[in-house]
Amino acid sequence: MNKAVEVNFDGLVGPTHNYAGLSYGNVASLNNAASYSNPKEAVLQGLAKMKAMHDLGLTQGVFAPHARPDVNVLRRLGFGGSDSDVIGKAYKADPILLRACYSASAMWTANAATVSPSADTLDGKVHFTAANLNNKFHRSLEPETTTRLLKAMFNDTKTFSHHTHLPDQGFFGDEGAANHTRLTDNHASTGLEMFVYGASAFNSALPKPKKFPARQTLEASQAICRLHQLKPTSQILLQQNPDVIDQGVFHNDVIAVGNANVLMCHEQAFLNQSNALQQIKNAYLGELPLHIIEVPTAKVSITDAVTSYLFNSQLVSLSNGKMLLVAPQECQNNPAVNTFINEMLSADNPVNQVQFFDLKQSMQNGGGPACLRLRVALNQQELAAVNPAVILTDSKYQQLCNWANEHYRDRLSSEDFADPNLLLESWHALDELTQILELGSVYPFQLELQ
Ligand code: SUG
Repeated sequence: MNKAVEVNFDGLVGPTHNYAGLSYGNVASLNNAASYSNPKEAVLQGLAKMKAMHDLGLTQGVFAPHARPDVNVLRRLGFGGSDSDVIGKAYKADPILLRACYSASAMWTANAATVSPSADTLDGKVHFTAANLNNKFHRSLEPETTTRLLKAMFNDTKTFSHHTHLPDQGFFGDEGAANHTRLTDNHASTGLEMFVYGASAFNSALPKPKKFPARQTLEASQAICRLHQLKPTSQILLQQNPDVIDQGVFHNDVIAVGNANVLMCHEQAFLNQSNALQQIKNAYLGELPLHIIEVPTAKVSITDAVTSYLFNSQLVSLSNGKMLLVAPQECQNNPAVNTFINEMLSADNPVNQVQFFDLKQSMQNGGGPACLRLRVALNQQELAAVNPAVILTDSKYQQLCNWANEHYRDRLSSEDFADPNLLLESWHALDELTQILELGSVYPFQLELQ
């Protein structure tokens, strides 16, 4: 069999990382709205996680940030003049709007796209659809650049198929791989792609959350299955429990994580959970036993799940056959969650190691280890067709740390967004990055201030 690996493409945190309280329904984003941010620390924390995965022998990819501020959208919203004028006027008129246009939210690449590996698709290609992220204004600015970046990374049209993001409308709300998990004995085999939606746009008989938005619709997930030409046996669509969306579980990857033949989920993750888990067991295509680790509320409450981000850990298969939980430090600091992790590691299932990471800068905006990465399972020929400059090596890691140390600020607070130098610094940094990652012209900016 053609060997395949899962490559995690982690979002490199952009130079304008900040806390603007933009994501209603995301508890951390709302709670940290008034804090100042440290973009340099944020990018280095992300790079440390990437380096640790590389050191474990995994193939690790790097996903570039987006150019911010999005001056084009500010112009479209009526702010004119030079780039500097646009920023000055937007800052005066609507500082939160300006902050939204400065958001570095593209760092959470689990939301960048949905990816279907070739083993699951009828045409044998790897399919990508950038998420439209239309539920939040600041995130709706992402799909076009995401698509350009994906094409620059996966640029062989015989191997990779790229689709336009779904219509920019709530009916087709799509948040990408944050609501998508693939279960399989090994990455080369045909897998079961699990799509978890928050609500249906058209079928009012299905329940909906009452307080916070359901960002992913059934109709969006169905469209992705069609676009990706998924084998009928490779798809299962399940509804997330709307009650937990109302408690801050704004994506399925805040309450469930899957890898290979393991699904770890909270007992309140899905609507009609016992039925949902039975459907998954029936549909599983592998020959190995499927391990469903269902975490009871009595051990980990929904509040603990949301504050510790236990389920936003990554589960990764190591070459020695072991499975590692890549967890945020907040899990170690939460006694109930830490106790549960220790129990899980000694129980009869493939997960037998844990490594904790300090990702506080991202966590304070509701982004844990799994939010920061887009998984792409690739066989050897497909891996050889990936732009090699986006794969982490020891020297690329060093180069990226030097680049970040040179260009990033270590403090951004609300008044800094009025400073047009922040725009210039960020765009210069990204211009240099396009050379480090050999991306070509993926950004829509012109470097001179007009
Ligand atoms: O979309 N936070 C992101 C966090 C995304 C987490 N991703 C996954 N669960 N896969 C969001 O809510 C906050 C930005 C701010 O408030 O400044 C933000 O966009």
